Amino acid sequence: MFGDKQLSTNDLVLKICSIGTIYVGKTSLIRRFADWKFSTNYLPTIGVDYTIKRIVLNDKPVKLLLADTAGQEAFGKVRSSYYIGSLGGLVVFALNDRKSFNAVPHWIREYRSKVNPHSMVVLVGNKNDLINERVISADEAQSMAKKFNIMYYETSALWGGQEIIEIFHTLASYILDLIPKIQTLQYLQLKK
Ligand SMILES: Nc1nc2c(ncn2[C@@H]2O[C@H](COP(=O)(O)OP(=O)(O)OP(=O)(O)O)[C@@H](O)[C@H]2O)c(=O)[nH]1
Ligand SMILES: [Mg+2]
Repeated sequence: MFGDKQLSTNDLVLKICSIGTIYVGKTSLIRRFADWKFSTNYLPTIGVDYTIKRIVLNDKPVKLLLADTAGQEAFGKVRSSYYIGSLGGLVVFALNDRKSFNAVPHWIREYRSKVNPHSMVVLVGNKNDLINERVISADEAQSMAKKFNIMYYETSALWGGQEIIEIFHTLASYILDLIPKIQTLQYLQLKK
């Protein structure tokens, strides 16, 4: 049960995680996507927050279970357990925070160590509205994404924008295609 929104057993639920250092805007991106709202107040995520968002993909209604994890180190030990069962993750850093960018490899590895090897990760450079504070160039971020063979997006949870919708829809479409492949693989392994 998630607030007033309940899951019925036959709903197709795709789990997507937001991951990254504190204060980069993980919660803000999810709030922007799910409710099209933004707040300047900082309320650190405690452990994990779950949001259900219904979308339509290829004329099919699906539910996204958005697991918004806490960047605070205090949650380091439990955080990995929130990744389990997800097949997509957005690793977020802030374009005005070099430490958060330097930590990207750590977050990608931590996530990948806990999920299905076919899970999709995308890299997101958030806060691109803070033009004068920016310390990470698009080129630098693109090279990081290339190193991990993942897609790179720039966003502003403050401004909103099509990219935010695109990120979640891209992850969801990928997961939707992946599920039958994983099921086939599991079936073949069982038959061996
Ligand atoms: N200017 C600007 N501020 C942003 C943006 N995204 C988030 N913020 C602000 O940055 C602060 C942190 O945002 P959160 O979304 O709470 O960050 P978080 O990554 O979820 O942080 P933790 O839950 O502690 O891991 C808040 O004050 C937000 O209003 C953005 O795109 N632009
Ligand atoms: Mg948060």
